Formats: sequence, C-alpha cells, structure tokens
Amino acid sequence: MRSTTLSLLSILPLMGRALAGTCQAKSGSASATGTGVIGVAAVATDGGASAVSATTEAPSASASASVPGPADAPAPIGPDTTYVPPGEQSTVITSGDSSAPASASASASAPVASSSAAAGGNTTSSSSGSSNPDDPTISYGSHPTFELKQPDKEECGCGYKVSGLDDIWMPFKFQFNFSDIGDAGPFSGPDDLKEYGWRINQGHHVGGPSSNGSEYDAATGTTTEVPIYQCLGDPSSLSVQGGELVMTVKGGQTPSGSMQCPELIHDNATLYGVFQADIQFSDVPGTCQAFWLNHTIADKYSDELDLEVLGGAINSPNENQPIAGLWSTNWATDEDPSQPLLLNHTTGLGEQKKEPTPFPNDPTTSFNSYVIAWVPGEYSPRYYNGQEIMSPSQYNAIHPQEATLNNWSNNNKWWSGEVPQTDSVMKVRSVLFYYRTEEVQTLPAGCKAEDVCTV
Ligand SMILES: *[C@@H]1O[C@H](CO)[C@@H](O)[C@H](O)[C@H]1NC(C)=O
Ligand SMILES: *[C@@H]1O[C@H](CO)[C@@H](O)[C@H](O)[C@H]1NC(C)=O
Ligand SMILES: *[C@@H]1O[C@H](CO)[C@@H](O)[C@H](O)[C@H]1NC(C)=O
Ligand SMILES: *[C@@H]1O[C@H](CO)[C@@H](O)[C@H](O)[C@H]1NC(C)=O
Ligand SMILES: *[C@@H]1O[C@H](CO)[C@@H](O)[C@H](O)[C@H]1NC(C)=O
Ligand SMILES: *[C@@H]1O[C@H](CO)[C@@H](O)[C@H](O)[C@H]1NC(C)=O
Ligand SMILES: CC(=O)N[C@H]1CO[C@H](CO)[C@@H](O)[C@@H]1O
Repeated sequence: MRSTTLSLLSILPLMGRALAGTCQAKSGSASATGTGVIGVAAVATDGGASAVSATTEAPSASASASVPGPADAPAPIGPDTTYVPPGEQSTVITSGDSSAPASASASASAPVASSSAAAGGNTTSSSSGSSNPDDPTISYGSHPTFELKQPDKEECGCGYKVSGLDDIWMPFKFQFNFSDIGDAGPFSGPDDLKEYGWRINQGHHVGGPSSNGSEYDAATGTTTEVPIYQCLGDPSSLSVQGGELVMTVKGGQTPSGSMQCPELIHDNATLYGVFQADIQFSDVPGTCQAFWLNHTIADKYSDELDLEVLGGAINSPNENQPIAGLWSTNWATDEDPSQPLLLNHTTGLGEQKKEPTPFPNDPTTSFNSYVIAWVPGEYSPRYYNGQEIMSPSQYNAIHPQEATLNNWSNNNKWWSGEVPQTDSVMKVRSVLFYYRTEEVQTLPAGCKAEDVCTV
C-alpha cells in the first residue's frame, strides 16, 4: 500500500505544465477551441481508510499460446487449457519461433513514453495493493451500472470524486471532443495532434502480430506454415471529419508484416483512471478495433486492459469468429513483452466465462459509450452505455498505462480475420478521462474535502 502525500507546492509545477499543454487553436486546417482540462488537487482526507480487500482468485490455468494484442487473440474458450481456436475444433495453431519478428517488431521504433510519470514505472508492485487508503473495493457486480458525469463545479483544482465508483478520487481531467477542431488530416506525422494531448502511432506495430507458426488441420492431416502479419502505425490512416475521428484500415492491403493501420494514443502515462470514449465501430470483416490501456515502458512489462471488437463478428458470429460481442481482456502484468505469443491473458469474467459480452444494440450504426474504470485492486470494471460487462478479476494493470484507440488487422482468421477488402472506418466522437499519475495518487494537503468536484 502506498501513500504519497504531496503538498500543494509540489503540485503547482505539474499544474503549470498541464495547463500549458491544454488545447490551443491549431494552425492550418483546424480551428479549435480545446477542451483538454487538467485540474490538480489537494484535499485533506478524513483518514477513514476503507481497506482494500483483495478478492482472491485462482490464477488462470490458461498458459496457452495465442496471438497477443489488442493486440490479441481471443482467450481460450472453455475449461480446456489447450488453445483451441474458436469454431475450429479440428485445427490447432502452435506458435512458431518465439523470437520471430513478431516480437522483435514489438520493440523496434517504440515511441518514447513522453510523460515523466512513466519514468519510474514500478512504484506499484502488487496487483492487490492500493495506492490510496481511501480507495473503495470494487468487484464484479458491486457497481453494475455507472455514469461518468461532468463536474458539478466550475473550479476543480482539488480534483474529482467519481460518484459512480464510491467517490474514488482522481486529480486530472482530459476531455476532447473531435468536434472541437475542424476537419484535419489525413495526418502525416506522430505529432499532428500533439497540441491536443494526443500521439499518433507512426511505424510502431498496431495491435498484435499473427503467429509465424504452423497450423495443423486435423481434417486433412496437413501442416501449413503461417507467416507473420501485422500492422504498423500509419498517420495517413487517421483524419478528423465532421467532428469525428475517422480511423481507417485501408481496404485491399496485401497481407504482410508491414500493413498500415491507425492508432491514436493519449499522450499521458496514467496510474489509475476512468476512461470513456464514444465510438461507432465498423462491422467490415477483417479488423480488430479497440479502446484499451497499454503499459508505457518498452521492453518491460506486458499489462493491458482491453475493450475490443472484431469486424465481421460484432453482431453475428461466423465460422471462424463464433462468438459475437465486446471482448474485455486483461494481460499479465510482468511477463516478457518480447515473447508476445506466450503472454498469459484472461477474457470475460474470471474463470467462469472466457467470452465477450453480447451487444444489446447494434454498435455499428450509432455512437455508444465505452468505459474502462481502472482502479486499484484485483478488478477494473468496464461499462457499455453504463451497464457493466463481463471482465476478468485477474491481471489488473499495475504499471502506468496510456489510453489508446486503434483499428488493425493481423490477417488471422481466428482473430481479426483476413485483411479487409474494403475500407473499414472506426469513428470516435469524444473522450472523457479522469485519472491519476504515478506522482499524484492521494489528495494533497491544502485542499478541503468540499473543494473536490463530483463527477
Ligand atoms: C500530459 O502530457 C502533457 C504532454 O506530455 C504534459 O505537458 C502534461 O503535463 C501531462 N499532464 C499530466 C497531468 O501529466
Ligand atoms: C502463465 O501463467 C502460468 C500460471 O500462473 C505460469 O506458470 C506461466 O509461467 C505463465 N506464463 C508466462 C509466459 O509467464
Ligand atoms: C524498480 O524498482 C527497483 C527496486 O525497487 C529499482 O531497483 C529499479 O530501479 C526500479 N525501476 C525503475 C524503472 O524505476
Ligand atoms: C463533448 O463530449 C461530451 C461527452 O464526452 C458531451 O457530453 C458533450 O456534449 C460534447 N460537447 C460537444 C460540444 O459536443
Ligand atoms: C504497448 O506499449 C509499449 C511501450 O510503448 C510497447 O512496447 C508495446 O509494443 C505496446 N503494445 C502493443 C500491443 O502495442
Ligand atoms: C476500422 O477499419 C475498417 C477497415 O477499413 C473499417 O471498416 C472500420 O470502420 C474501422 N473501424 C473504425 C471503428 O473506424
Ligand atoms: C521468422 C520466420 O520464421 N518467418 C517465416 C514465417 O513464415 C513464412 C512463411 O512460411 C516464412 O517465409 C518466414 O521466413
């Protein structure tokens, strides 16, 4: 358990930096009124610590090889510890050389984590430890509905308490509506949205590679080598049009290790937060589209909290992607990121259901709200339009994370599906994040409890 008490003075420089980084009019095509708002706080806590009790759950027995991601392949389905691709009971894929380019590319030209918050990276060492004694205990079903609100006050220099999650405290806010900037893009480099707090992936892999393994078809008794396919970040696959971020996996690309895909990253390393995005997904077959949190330190760690859909199987299953819905997956925190095909992960609720949550409506014809509430403890709930979905109570992230949006293919027929033949366009209207950083976990002295805004 970590308890960092920061004085207001120690926070002021941070505030200055943050405020300096808020949005300003973008020269060129985009006219802007930015909404990147950062508040910083110091509030005396009344010390009534609600101890965080770890919900204990047996570790997953699913040490199976599969395609990593959100980056990832579906977690193993059912009680079996052997990876059986969904719907392909007669076919088993085994990963190939684990030092293959799939993993090598994971560290090549990795963007440098830009926030100083990422520098330490290992302040939290236990997935069951809380960084703030006042943090609530959250477990599956304890908060089945959730609404993220705008602050109840104008001035939120003392941070925010999230009423839907037992008033968990967050010092910072980031809101960005793509309608706040005019039409912009297609982009040409990683910094084209930097002034608004975003980083565009250029050249680093987007999502997960497919395995360079061998594929055994029991029906015919044949083994075929499967080459590595993956996407690399391509700024020209993103643009802002009519108030929406448009993320396009360009159709008809030749399957290869350097396909071009869009990825946009919130350029701040956070350590806990509530992250909401309003997204309209595309059901064009052949892509994985994700809103997820990724760890920030290249070559170390492996934790991610993912929300993903598979174009082609969002509403209705097909032969290779037999389960429709919204995938919620956690990845092991401290495994070797250079071995992406071996990383442990869990999808759905704990050990009971390693499945996505079916959509109650069609998320490809309207914008819907997706929330990842990354909180200390064993379990970080996710919400779809305010309703909790199935998520793992295992592998909660413990290292600093960045919120990320992407759309990609690895040509893997059991995951993204074969690369799309027509353009696949994922759209994002706005995001709203409240978060902590590694340095700011607790209410610093100098703020009164009543100064904290409610959201
Ligand atoms: C977010 O990132 C920007 C750009 O790196 C930085 O100026 C700002 O201080 C960060 N904000 C916080 C709260 O870390
Ligand atoms: C995955 O988890 C199992 C069970 O905890 C463990 O034995 C195995 O070493 C893990 N795999 C990796 C690559 O760490
Ligand atoms: C992580 O913690 C260990 C031990 O506390 C320390 O030696 C190491 O330098 C830390 N790593 C980073 C990146 O701060
Ligand atoms: C910005 O997005 C938020 C949701 O995140 C929404 O409530 C608000 O109305 C949007 N503002 C504009 C001007 O579109
Ligand atoms: C997550 O971010 C780290 C650090 O930048 C990077 O090394 C890794 O490749 C990313 N993971 C994925 C799946 O993109
Ligand atoms: C992702 O790309 C595919 C292929 O171009 C497209 O059909 C889909 O709409 C995109 N998804 C999003 C959410 O933009
Ligand atoms: C690194 C590696 O093993 N790459 C191989 C992946 O599979 C293709 C197709 O068999 C080979 O051409 C690559 O050499």
